[in-house]
Amino acid sequence: MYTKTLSFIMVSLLLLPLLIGANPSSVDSATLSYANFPPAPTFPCVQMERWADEVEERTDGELTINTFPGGSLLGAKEMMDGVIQGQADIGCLCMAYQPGRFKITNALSLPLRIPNALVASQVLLDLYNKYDPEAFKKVKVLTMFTTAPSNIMSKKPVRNLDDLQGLDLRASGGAAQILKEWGANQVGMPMSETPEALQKGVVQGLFSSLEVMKDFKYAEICKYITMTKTVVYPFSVVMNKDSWNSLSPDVQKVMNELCREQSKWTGNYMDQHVQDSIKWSKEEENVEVIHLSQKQLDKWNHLLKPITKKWIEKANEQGLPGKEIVTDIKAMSQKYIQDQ
Ligand code: DTR
Repeated sequence: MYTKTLSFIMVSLLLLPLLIGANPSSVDSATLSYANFPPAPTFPCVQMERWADEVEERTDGELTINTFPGGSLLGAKEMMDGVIQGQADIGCLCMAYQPGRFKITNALSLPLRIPNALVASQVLLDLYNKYDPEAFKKVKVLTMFTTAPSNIMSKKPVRNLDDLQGLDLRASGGAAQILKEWGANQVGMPMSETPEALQKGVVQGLFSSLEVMKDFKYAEICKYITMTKTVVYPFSVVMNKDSWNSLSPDVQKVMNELCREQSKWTGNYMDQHVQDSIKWSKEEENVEVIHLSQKQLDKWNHLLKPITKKWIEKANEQGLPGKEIVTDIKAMSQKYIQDQ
């Protein structure tokens, strides 16, 4: 009896590491995986590396963060579920790619004329904190941030609404509706699939924040930028709940403290990098930047008014306080604009 029990214990002890290794949601307390969908030089990955460095430094090497850019661990649309299931401990996702899933936080991508990523990122975090959306209940939110406002990048010049009619432009999420209102032909796909679509001529341009002109080298193909300064795109960084619970309180504290700091850091980085990208595109790739007259801009913006109205109606139908969310975003933006 005694020998049987002893050998059972010994075999169990021998198998234990294997069993732990086979469980995808178990965490080696010293190492966390962080998945991201676009290529390494792009802003979601730049902020990921910065966060990883800060965490490693502030935890005195207690933790190592293994980063996986370029969809090598999880792709754009599988990020949230992949993290919930423990395929990665941490994942960075563009919420606009799943408009129905992240209803409240995606209100940030309504055409509300938020001027830059620094303001929008802070508003996004405040909105998340205030409404505590159901969509994030299965994960720990580590931070949130947004892109800078979107503009048109195209192979042919877009100087007025006529030039836009029927033009195949890539955009995703809420931006799709915007392009439709302007008369363009919106083609939906995540940013990571866009370089090929541009190369192959599936699309004639795209609608996004302008840092991509440099980071994805779109300036080599898109020789025109039309400044519309429209919507921002909200992102979040989420962590598997079991992985989060396995961290020591000290490590959790470090990550909690980084939440807003990282959001502001990324907003700032984004805003500055857009300026670098415009400069580089003009100087190195001879890109023309087209500024619409105020009269034209008013006309373009006027066409977008029904989008917010419809969003509020739909949110109300789903039992969400649509009007209050939009009013909050506007008030929060004003507060951060004044702080700047
Ligand atoms: N504007 C969104 C999100 C986005 C902007 N820059 C990047 C870089 C890499 C990935 C996503 C994004 C979009 O058009 O997809």
